[in-house]
Amino acid sequence: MTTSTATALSDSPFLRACRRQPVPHTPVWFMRQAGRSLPEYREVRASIPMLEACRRPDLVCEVTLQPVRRHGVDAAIFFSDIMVPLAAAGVDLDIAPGVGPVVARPVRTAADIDAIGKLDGGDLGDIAEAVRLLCAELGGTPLIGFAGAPFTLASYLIEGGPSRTYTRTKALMYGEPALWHDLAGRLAAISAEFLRVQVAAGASAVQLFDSWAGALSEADYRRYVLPHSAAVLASVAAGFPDVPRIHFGVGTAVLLPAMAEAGASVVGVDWRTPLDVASARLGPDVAVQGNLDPAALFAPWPAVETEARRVLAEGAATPGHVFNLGHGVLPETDPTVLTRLVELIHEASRR
Ligand code: 1CP
Repeated sequence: MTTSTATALSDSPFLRACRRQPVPHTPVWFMRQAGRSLPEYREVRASIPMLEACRRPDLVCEVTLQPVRRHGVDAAIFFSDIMVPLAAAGVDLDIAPGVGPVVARPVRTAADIDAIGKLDGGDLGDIAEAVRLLCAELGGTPLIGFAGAPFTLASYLIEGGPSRTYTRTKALMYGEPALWHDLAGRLAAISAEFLRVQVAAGASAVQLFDSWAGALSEADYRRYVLPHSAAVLASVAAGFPDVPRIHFGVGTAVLLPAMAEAGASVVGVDWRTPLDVASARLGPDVAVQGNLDPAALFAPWPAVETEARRVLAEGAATPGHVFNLGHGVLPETDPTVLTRLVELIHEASRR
């Protein structure tokens, strides 16, 4: 990387906001900005299964860049999936169209847990290659690397796929805590390695997705989950102290302080909690990311604008704000609305 690229990156509005420094405008990116809302994505992916697509550096690079070119967002998110490192560690799984992750043999016993392999960087050469290609193309635009947090990963492994109630996951957690901690510890090591590979290859920030942690009470989160997510974030902090760590989940209003305590520099907030309220709970040392309701993008533009301006105003009352949706872009979203939203956020927040 040239010195001027390194300076441009370090001075980018996204990284400055993560560090709670003054910004020329509020940075914006969208969770799931690469994906089915874009016709150019559907074209590239047409006949290639998701997990295979994630292992092809040229394709990962193209799909990651598509929303950056189209929308002018302030950061790219690496195109991959939270299940990719588990597949690389030998778990037999698929990502089924319209469903999500499907695990061939759900993990429920000590023997199932023992069968989960270790991940070493050597299994992820194509991931590192894709990150290096991307960073060269992105120049001064930061790339966000990511991984799934142990609870969310465990939920897919134990349930065998998406769930609404997490009954088997909680049954293992409450009923066999030693097994639970063994599994969560292994998943933490796998996610830490996935993040290490992405950052070592050039990613400027990381996001730990604990999308489904909101299913837990605060006490259970602290007891069964926080130590393992903290281990993932601590391993990034130890290896790469200057790389911001974003920690995100849905329905986490009561968990926000605990998610910060896990070692986050930025906490992602869904649309249910106003950002100023979230920030008051998180304190002055944490930036926030969010939190326009992804469903609001289906309303007529004046309503989208009103909601976006409200989020900006609430974000302005925090130590640092990265504009995002409260969860991922829904596949049916009109991409022209996303582009218009980026323009609005940049203009309305210009200082
Ligand atoms: O064939 C396809 O196009 C499949 C759809 C798809 C895509 C585009 C899946 C299946 N994953 C992805 C990419 C993906 N997954 C990204 C890409 C980068 C971007 O944001 O632009 C990211 C960050 C993820 C991470 C991910 N996968 C999460 C955490 C984020 C979140 O939305 O909460 C989760 C929970 C998954 C599991 C998953 N993978 C795919 C689906 C449909 C799901 C969710 C299933 C469920 O509801 O449980």
